[in-house]
Amino acid sequence: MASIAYKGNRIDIEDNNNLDIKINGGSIPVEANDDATLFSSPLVFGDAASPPDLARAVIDAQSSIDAPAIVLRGTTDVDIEPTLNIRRNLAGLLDEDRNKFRDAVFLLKERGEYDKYIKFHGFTTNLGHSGPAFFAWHRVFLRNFELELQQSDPKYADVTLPYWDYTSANVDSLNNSRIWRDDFFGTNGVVNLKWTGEDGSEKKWVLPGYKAHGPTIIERDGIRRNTFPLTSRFVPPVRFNEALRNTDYRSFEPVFEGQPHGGAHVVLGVGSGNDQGPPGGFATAVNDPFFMLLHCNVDRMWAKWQQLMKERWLANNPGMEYPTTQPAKDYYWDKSDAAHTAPDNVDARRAMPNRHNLEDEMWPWDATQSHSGRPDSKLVADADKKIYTPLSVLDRRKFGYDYDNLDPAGFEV
Ligand SMILES: [Cu+2]
Repeated sequence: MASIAYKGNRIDIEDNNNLDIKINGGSIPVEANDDATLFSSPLVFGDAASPPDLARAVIDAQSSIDAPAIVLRGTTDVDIEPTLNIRRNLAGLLDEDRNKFRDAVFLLKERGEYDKYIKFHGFTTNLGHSGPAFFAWHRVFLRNFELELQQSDPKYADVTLPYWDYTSANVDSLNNSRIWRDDFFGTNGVVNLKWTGEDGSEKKWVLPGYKAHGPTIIERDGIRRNTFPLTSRFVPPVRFNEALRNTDYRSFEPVFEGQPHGGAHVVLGVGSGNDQGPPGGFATAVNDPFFMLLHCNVDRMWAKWQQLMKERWLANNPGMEYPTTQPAKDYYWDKSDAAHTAPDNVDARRAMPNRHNLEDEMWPWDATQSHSGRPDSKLVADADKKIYTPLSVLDRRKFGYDYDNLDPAGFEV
């Protein structure tokens, strides 16, 4: 039994003697250290640019050389507390983990629970978009979903949300997509997902009909994606680099929400025009389970930006300890800090502070539940009765999870 861990851009393989890995006929150089065999960068394998891709490539290679079972367990360059849920790259998941996530999603869909996420995103519009709380709102949304997956059945208790790094093509050595697959959530175009339900009968994926905030959505079968190529990246890495380079949340947030986030939605297709059209986009976007995977990566990039801000602060304040209050100061709508408070009416984005301030209770988790045209939060968000502000979720680890890796493919700042 061997185990593989990826760490930054290297892979540790433990308990594996006489390792002989060949890729495309050539052996991979293997360096041994005290207690592990270690691959280090640059080990380039096809388009495998990110560490999980690399780990997956090694597993692919292993499986072709009569190797012992390999268990991929990611680690990160920061200490991981055992109680944290660790989110991993979809493209690097073992089949059993990917299938487990898929089956948990199908179970929530079959029970009707998935549809409330479609609806409460459909009522949210500018209470969770086009403003500073964009990241925090989706962070709570995803964590609610993740916890509900875990609670749906004891066998799913360790399921975590995978992230989809859409700056990578995510293909294997034979140029097959690792993510657009018939045994996961389908490929492109119109996708009709079917599975065997708890009662043994065949179930199918249906978009529920409902009155959203604005449009009326008509019930229909399946998921409607664009006919994008299955083996290309959705967004070039430079888009992430451009966004992450901003040292001010006032710049980072709108740049990221616009291009590296919105661009991926547009290529995917659901909720971006070919499916009910804007603002119907909000109302149908979550019908595609890839919404969750796309946004998991968006959440990861917010975490990456926060980490970069910490590194920048430490570089500017040599010898000093990073203040715990700094992440809140970096959130630009902090009313208590004049330097970080944008004047109202500077432009349309800035004149929309409702539910976006650092300590505002975000809808639909807020106590007041009074927002014109939207249902009371209880109607759409009964997964979690807690109240959340952007401040309360700035630290993902205090919110119970972390990522195996924060770097997007091809990342450089
Ligand atoms: Cu959204």
